[in-house]
Amino acid sequence: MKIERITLRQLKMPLVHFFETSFSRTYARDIVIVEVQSEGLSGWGEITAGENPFYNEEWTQSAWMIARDYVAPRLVGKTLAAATDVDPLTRHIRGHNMARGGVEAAVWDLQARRNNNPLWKEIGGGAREEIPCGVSIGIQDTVPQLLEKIQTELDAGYQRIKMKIKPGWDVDVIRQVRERFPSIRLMADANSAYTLADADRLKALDDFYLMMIEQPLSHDDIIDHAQLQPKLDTPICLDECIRTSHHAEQAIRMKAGRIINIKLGRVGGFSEAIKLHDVCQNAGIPVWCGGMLEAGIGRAHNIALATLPNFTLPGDVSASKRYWSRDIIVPEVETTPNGTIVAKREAPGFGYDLDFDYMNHVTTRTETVG
Ligand code: OSB
Ligand code: MG
Repeated sequence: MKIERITLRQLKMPLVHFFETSFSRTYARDIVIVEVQSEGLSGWGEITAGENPFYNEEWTQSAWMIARDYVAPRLVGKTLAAATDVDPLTRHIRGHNMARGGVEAAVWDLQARRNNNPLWKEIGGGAREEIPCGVSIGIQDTVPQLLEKIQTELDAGYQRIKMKIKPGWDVDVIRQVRERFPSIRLMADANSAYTLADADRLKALDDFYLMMIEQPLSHDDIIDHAQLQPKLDTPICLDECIRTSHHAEQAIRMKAGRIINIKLGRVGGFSEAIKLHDVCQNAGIPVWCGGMLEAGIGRAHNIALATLPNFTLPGDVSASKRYWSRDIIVPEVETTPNGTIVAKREAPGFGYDLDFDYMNHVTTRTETVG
């Protein structure tokens, strides 16, 4: 595959409802889309960095600069034997996995199209026809609002509810959720809002038999999580701190958690995500596919990823309409009444058409390398 040109587009897309985590509240996304062109075909990727460097060190502007000035120049003009070449060609760029991963995913999509394969087949997925879906529900202004949102998602069929927590929106809120919904599959995501000094508070969550608590401690910590896990009955799920498959090996060795959330961008693309999946599978650690409020391209890539065999738990990949009044793909991502997304689309690449009219309408800038 000769990489002739890489085009970045920045989109401004308002969310249908604000999304609040322990680190910030988002009303609109600034998303970078990557188009990689080769011999008359285009592959598409989405960079999953947020609007601010609060989830990890990346944000829209840094991702744009890294993709334009470091990732694209290392690929444009080269003839790649396979999409697996992208990771070694860009790995010496330290950090910035989301910027690297968005471009890498576009090359996988391109390769799938060249081979006339759906993306899930190209990456070795296809273990399931439908992926099990949960939802991630942000911090709300009031508890009744949260309860109402949970009810709406349960009515839509979603298989598990994840609620965001932070100090002051945790034990008392979860207690009220459990009183109203005693038997749902429930979990909490702290996005690094606690320290080991909060171990008693986190221990109090054991009363609510959560499926797991996600990344309670620092975004870059494994060691403290290993100290916390034996104190809790609730399994810890690691998110932010697992940026490579090697981190997963270390975390598993230290028993820092019992579950891992895999995000394509956070780990730098499909090659590393697949390695991470395999490390977890061999160690008996279940994984699920996380989300970063993706538009349609990133959402479709997540669906393909979640067809790998060890994605056995419901993930955070959900219907387009939960976030967007209109998505950039056609058809939108939809869920079945059983809370699944039908994954095995046969169309080459990520399996959906692009809505170019809408994408152009929300594009705020473009730049081409090559
Ligand atoms: O930690 O999983 C997270 C969104 C933005 C940043 C971090 C996270 C999230 C989510 C949203 O939980 C998941 C989704 O895309 O639905
Ligand atoms: Mg998380």
